[in-house]
Amino acid sequence: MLDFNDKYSEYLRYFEESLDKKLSSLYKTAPSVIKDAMAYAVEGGGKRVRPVLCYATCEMLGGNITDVTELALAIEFIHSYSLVHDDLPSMDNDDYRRGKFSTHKQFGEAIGVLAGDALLNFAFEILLSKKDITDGYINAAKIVADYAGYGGMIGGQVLDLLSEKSVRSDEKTLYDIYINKTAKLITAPILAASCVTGGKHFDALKEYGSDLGLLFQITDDLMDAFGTKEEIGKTPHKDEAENKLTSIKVFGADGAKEKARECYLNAKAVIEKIDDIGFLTAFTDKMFQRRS
Ligand code: GRG
Repeated sequence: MLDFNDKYSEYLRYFEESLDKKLSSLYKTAPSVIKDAMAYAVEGGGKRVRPVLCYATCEMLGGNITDVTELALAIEFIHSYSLVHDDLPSMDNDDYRRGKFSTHKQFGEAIGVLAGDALLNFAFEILLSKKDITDGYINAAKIVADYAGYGGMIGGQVLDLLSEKSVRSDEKTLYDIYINKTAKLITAPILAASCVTGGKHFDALKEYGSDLGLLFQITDDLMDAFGTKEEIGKTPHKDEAENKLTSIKVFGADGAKEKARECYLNAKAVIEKIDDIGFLTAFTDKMFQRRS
């Protein structure tokens, strides 16, 4: 297998090419401002973690990345819309994202709301644009809709908002928020790739996605608490300022690092049992190492 960084760059190149093609297919007649805001939100600065997980899982299971082009794009569009809406004044109220102004700050609040809506609609247009749709692909698309929706990411965001006004700061509430708000959209591309390659290792990959998603969110908490604006590309220390229920609040900084380690070890144990060709194991290592 190629070196991890080379392989990641190869996946990024493929993603950016398919993204450019999709963005250039936006209707010429649509208002420029909405197309500019959509492109601004989805282009540049993102790590593309979810598409990379989709491609890597697909290849690990014997598929070709072209089998999941639309799934990977749609998930990144959904992820981008969620960031645009999360940054709005009525939600997390952040002026910065990916090292630049957040979309509503750049284009105004109304266009920010509409750009998020348009990205979500476009995600499903992309999903439905695939030729030769199989039953496996339909199952994959259902998982994307479900995991991003009220029973997944949106539900988790609601729990997160409610937690700001609550005195509860228990592990179970935290887990419900993290699994739904973050881990489901990390798990969706992995399970989508399993579905299109015949449902291989579905249950094990679901477990892997949950652990990886929890690890991802806990390291994000640590970076918010200990990182700088330059390092994280957005305003740091907001969780504490807004009384967010985070892993640091529940377990303390050392406890959160310990939880990150537990999730990391669980994720690694699962992925090593599957016939991983090395990339996802290395990906899991990198995810763990990014904590401050
Ligand atoms: C508004 C419906 C709605 C949902 C919002 C995504 C989200 C739910 C909230 C954003 C805040 C947050 C802490 C989300 C957890 C997931 C997370 C760490 C997102 C950032 O994802 P990265 O690091 O971002 O993959 P890039 O910029 O690399 O794409």
